[in-house]
Amino acid sequence: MKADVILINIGNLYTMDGPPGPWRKKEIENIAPLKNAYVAIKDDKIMSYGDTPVPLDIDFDKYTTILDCTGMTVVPGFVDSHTHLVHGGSRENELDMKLKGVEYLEILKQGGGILSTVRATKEATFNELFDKAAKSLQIMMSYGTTTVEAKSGYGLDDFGTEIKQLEVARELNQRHAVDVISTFMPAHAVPPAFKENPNGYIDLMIEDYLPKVKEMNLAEFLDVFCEEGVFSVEDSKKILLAGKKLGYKLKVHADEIVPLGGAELAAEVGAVSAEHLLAASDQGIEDMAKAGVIANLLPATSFNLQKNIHANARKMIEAGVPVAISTDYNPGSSPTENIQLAMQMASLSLKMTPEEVLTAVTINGASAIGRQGEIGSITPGKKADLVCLDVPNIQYMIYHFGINHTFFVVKSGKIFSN
Ligand code: IZC
Ligand code: ZN
Repeated sequence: MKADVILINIGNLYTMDGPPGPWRKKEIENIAPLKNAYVAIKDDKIMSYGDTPVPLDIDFDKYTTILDCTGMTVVPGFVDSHTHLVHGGSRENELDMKLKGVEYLEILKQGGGILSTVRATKEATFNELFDKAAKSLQIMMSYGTTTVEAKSGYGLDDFGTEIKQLEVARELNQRHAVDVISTFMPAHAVPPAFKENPNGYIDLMIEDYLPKVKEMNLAEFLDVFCEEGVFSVEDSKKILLAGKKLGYKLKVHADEIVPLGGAELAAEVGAVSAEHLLAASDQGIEDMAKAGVIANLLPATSFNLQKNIHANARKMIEAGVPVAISTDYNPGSSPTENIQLAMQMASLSLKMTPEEVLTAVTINGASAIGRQGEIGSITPGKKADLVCLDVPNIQYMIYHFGINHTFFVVKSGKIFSN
């Protein structure tokens, strides 16, 4: 069969081809790069990989693009499985307060934080939101991200704005090379109009919003911000179980700041992933391991919150919890699209090995959005999503931090160079 694109002479090829995701310690221990390797691509799919020279049964002609990757490292396209991609405005005006020690939840309590982005998102037109998010996708892709999860949650009880965010995400998925997977998150904050009656908002979401968004087929996942002063464990459970009944797959912002029992809840409701987990209890970690919930850790957010506390990735990995890493790109607690930085922080702050980090942004990131059968590894038949990094090995990629190591990206078989 004739290939459309062939990468040859790859110094280190990490295919992550192997058992179905998500991966735990045992699978990660078996990761070993292929040396002097090739990857052949046909249309938008991986055709084969192996040692260079390319085997004789793979044909190529003058129409085949041949990319020499001598001295480079090739890995699957990164999956950023937790972002708040579509939003209006920015929150640099909160920096001064943050530097003076005013806490994230205190800013929210005063009507800022998420609520300030809710106002900016409401004011923005569809096209303004589209252009801003498209620019972010462009930046994400330049760092090697080929699939992104995107949450709503900046409309709240202004349901039209929630829909607007989800429709922007859907159009980005159709028009931009990067794939966008949508999560509905009206339970991101209690809207000011329901401050005295949060149960009224919960009922409104359950009875009206959740069924409507499902019917419009605008989101695959449902997420809740389970946090002190936002939604309690009990409230979150009610919302998540109502969503589960309607066919949503579940995610939970759990134990980010206060140890409420969000990790336990994620296990109890059968969530695909639990996010943040800085304050997760030992019981919560054990429950997640048993239930197979993926821990989606967001070290750039921990850095931005300036509290010098981190999710206990080592304990989770040792307990058998599969770990994913994401940017959490959002205007409040993680204004960065740079997944390589999140990877470096996962290693340097959470003490994850480069192999664990690579797993976390490839096969486990794909698993966190239910796409482990299509992306997350360089496997014949899967989407041809990969990144060629201008580094001799993945250890170097972590070590030389804060810069962009991407040489080129292949997304659905198309080549994008930086
Ligand atoms: O806009 O602050 N943590 N939600 C929960 C966020 C961060 C996004 C934001
Ligand atoms: Zn988040």
